[in-house]
Amino acid sequence: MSEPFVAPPESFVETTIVDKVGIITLKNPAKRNALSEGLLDGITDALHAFAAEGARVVVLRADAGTRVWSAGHDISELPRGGVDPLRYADPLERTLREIRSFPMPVIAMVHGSVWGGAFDLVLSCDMIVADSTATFAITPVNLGLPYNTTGLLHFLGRLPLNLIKEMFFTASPIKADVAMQWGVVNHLVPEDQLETFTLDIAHHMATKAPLAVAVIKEQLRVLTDFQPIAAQVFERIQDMRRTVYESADYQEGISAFEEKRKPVFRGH
Ligand code: YXS
Repeated sequence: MSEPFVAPPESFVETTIVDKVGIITLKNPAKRNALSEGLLDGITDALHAFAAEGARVVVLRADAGTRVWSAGHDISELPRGGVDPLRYADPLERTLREIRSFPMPVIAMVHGSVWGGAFDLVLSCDMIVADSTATFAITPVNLGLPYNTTGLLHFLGRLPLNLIKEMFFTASPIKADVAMQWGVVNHLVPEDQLETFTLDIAHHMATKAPLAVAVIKEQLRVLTDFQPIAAQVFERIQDMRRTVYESADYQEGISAFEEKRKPVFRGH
């Protein structure tokens, strides 16, 4: 039986570099820029190429006019059968770490809707510039999936606990004006100014001392990522998460998406 065709990573993203600003455009509209391993490797490969070409700032965007910036983790690639769906080695987690430790600012430029793990992706960028079409939703409860502790820390590093709980427990998209009010985005600009506004900031940052920018970014990462947790507490949390991803509800969440129907969760 022939192997299913998997397009090379570079075909899911488009890259350009202008005056030390690298631009990565997500380009898989057929799957609403779902964060597949191929697309995520495309982002990582582009970051490494930009570093080699002397870029100073990176902008991560979707195609102009795209209704969906990214539909989040590629659900068809989420592991089942008792495997942690957001394990350390997951392609999305790898890319989040890559962006958070990348030695230059990465700016998320958002037009359209951002779902699930793509919300974690834009939060892992150094800042977000959005237009009025942007919405943001974090959706593990739609699948019965136990979000990972590192991912929750990404949210805790940015937002008050009550807002995080509302977003995780409702899985409802928040609109651009609310995202601005809650501090999710740095700037909310008119649709026709999004690209100019974002690139102006990027080009301005690119004139600053890159070594100082890189070390300040890394200092801020280690200071915010460092959250001591007792081994026993971590093991208890992992046990709780395993109960969730081994549950019939998680299987139901995935099946319901694949069958294009609403899930029926029974609490086991
Ligand atoms: O039916 P075809 O083959 O054309 O494929 C459809 C969808 O199945 C596919 N697609 C996806 N495939 C894999 N993973 C996804 N996340 C995903 N989203 C979409 O793309 C084709 C077009 O989708 P369709 O017809 O639904 O497009 P639409 O324009 O009507 O609706 C766009 C969306 C984004 C509103 C809709 O596709 C949607 O609700 N997608 C799922 C969004 C979501 O729940 N994402 C969370 C993924 S899980 C995740 O990120 C984390 C692990 S967590 O769960 O913790 O948040």
